[in-house]
Amino acid sequence: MFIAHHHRVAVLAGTFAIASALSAQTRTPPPSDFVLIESGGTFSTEFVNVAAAANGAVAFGDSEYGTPHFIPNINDGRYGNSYSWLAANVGTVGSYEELFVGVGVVFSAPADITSLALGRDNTGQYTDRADAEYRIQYSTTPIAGFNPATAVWNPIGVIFPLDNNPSSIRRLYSFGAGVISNVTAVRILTVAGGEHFDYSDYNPETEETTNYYIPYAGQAIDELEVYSTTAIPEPSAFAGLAGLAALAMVATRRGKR
Ligand SMILES: [Ca+2]
Repeated sequence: MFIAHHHRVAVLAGTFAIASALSAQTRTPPPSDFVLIESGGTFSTEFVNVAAAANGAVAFGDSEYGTPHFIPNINDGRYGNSYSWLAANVGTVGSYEELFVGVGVVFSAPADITSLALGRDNTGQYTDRADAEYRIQYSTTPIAGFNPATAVWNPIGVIFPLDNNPSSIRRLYSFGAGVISNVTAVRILTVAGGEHFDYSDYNPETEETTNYYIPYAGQAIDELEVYSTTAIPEPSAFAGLAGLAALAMVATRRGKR
């Protein structure tokens, strides 16, 4: 959902110029922690998506915009704005770091993971709320009693959708580090948004301000996918298993005669 903030419109042009300057000066440049392997596309039919609710993963988060953009939308198996998570608008905050909020999933069992996918709206309808970075982290803290706030988090890398991608559809990335083993959870730290901008000393002549502010709305993710090294059995394998089961039943019946 795009939220208009009419009182901001007049300063937007200057704001974006400053944001670019701040990006260059104070924000970490896009690293090569990830390798983009697919744009668009859909759920893998090759490897198990351990982030899927359908596979027992449980979503968590510390920020939620509200209807219909609830936290469990992050892994509900559906793309699109109506099935997306949105970070809440958090009100006045003091610094860029304080803007970061988390959303993620705890797996049903530890997994060796090789890639992940995320996007703002894989249907292509919405492209807003996708211009900040997404800091991707993993945990190997045990699943039993898992608490996102106290779990140990390790960085995988940072994704800058605006800088690296021309649109905000799904992107599938492999990890530069290869397989990450025994992972119990993955989370994304990204920015919340709202009325936290401070233009009180903005100088349109110099396009400078001494107050650090970020012109972002709360970021959106329509689906987080995390792929493990476990292959999904092919249909032919299912058919084979079903066939074996049928034979076994026949054999059992014959044995009973
Ligand atoms: Ca979803």
